[in-house]
Amino acid sequence: MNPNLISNELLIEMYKKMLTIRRFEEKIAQLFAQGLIPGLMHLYIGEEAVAVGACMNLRKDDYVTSTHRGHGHCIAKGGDLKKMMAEILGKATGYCKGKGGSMHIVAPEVGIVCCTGIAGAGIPIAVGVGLSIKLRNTDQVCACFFGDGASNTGAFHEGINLASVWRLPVIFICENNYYAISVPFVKAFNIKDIAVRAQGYGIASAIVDGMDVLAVYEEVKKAVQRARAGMGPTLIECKTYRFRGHHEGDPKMGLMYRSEDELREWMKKDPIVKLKMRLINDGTLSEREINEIEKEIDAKIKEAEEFAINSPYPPLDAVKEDLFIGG
Ligand SMILES: Cc1ncc(C[n+]2csc(CCOP(=O)(O)OP(=O)(O)O)c2C)c(N)n1
Ligand SMILES: [Mg+2]
Repeated sequence: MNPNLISNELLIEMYKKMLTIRRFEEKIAQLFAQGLIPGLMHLYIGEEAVAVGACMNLRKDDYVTSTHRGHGHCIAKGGDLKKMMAEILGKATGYCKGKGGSMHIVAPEVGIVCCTGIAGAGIPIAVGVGLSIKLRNTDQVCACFFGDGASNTGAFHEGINLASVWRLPVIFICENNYYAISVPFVKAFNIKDIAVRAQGYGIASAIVDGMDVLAVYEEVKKAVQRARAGMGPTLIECKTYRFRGHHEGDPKMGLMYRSEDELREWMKKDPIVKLKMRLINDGTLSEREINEIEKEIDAKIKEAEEFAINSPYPPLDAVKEDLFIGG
């Protein structure tokens, strides 16, 4: 990769997006601890470079399918912080009128087709989106995010096979954070890299440092170009790590099943700190400008928090609305 090909504007945009995800989720963690959020809460802290590096290659009319750990993907794709925060708090002003919550945010206006609590379920949905793009004959693409655990479901294998056979414009982005809940990678896989599975389905693949936003950006860029040119899907494995527990109720942030040393080593690779140091060291941003960006982001998060807290819960009758009833 030639770093000179990436403009300073793009680097700053990446930094802002990653920091927005981080600060948004730090706020969510606080609100969850205060008992203001119903349901479970899976945070993306540590993995921001994957969502941002990937989505910076997407247009507004491209699509994303996401997971139970989806806030980062939604923000990176341009989701509205207020509507996201309201949805997470179960409020009527949220993306799904407060009925979906953290794991089920949908934002069609920016191409977020689904988040889902069912591991691997976004994969066949992305294949359906890819087929729709092909039938409509547009040059859109779909980025499909999923975890290492999800890559051991049948949906992964069936989905990738069909996407390959039909040469669909889907970029399969595996966020290998080395754990599926408390199960470590080595106990669930007899291979070193998930990306090798692409060969079994005849598609292109890449392995990338998921803690490096530029590396993710460059690799996804190539896959997006191939997909737009009708050359079919790619499987990109991003090696990453979550800094918090599987969910916010995970005792000791996952230290019951992973070591403090391991966590500390990965935290040294914090993608946001890494990019910030680069921006300062190469003179792109001064410390003062960095502080201003932080303040700007904090103000947006505060605005979203106030909007969500001051919004009403949906009325009881709303439970009967927006349902698909099979006949
Ligand atoms: C089909 C299915 N099986 C099991 C679960 C329970 N479950 C929730 S999250 C999860 C682990 C997912 O791991 P991974 O795909 O690596 O994503 P990560 O949480 O690490 O981001 C499991 C097994 C589920 N939600 N759906
Ligand atoms: Mg995982």
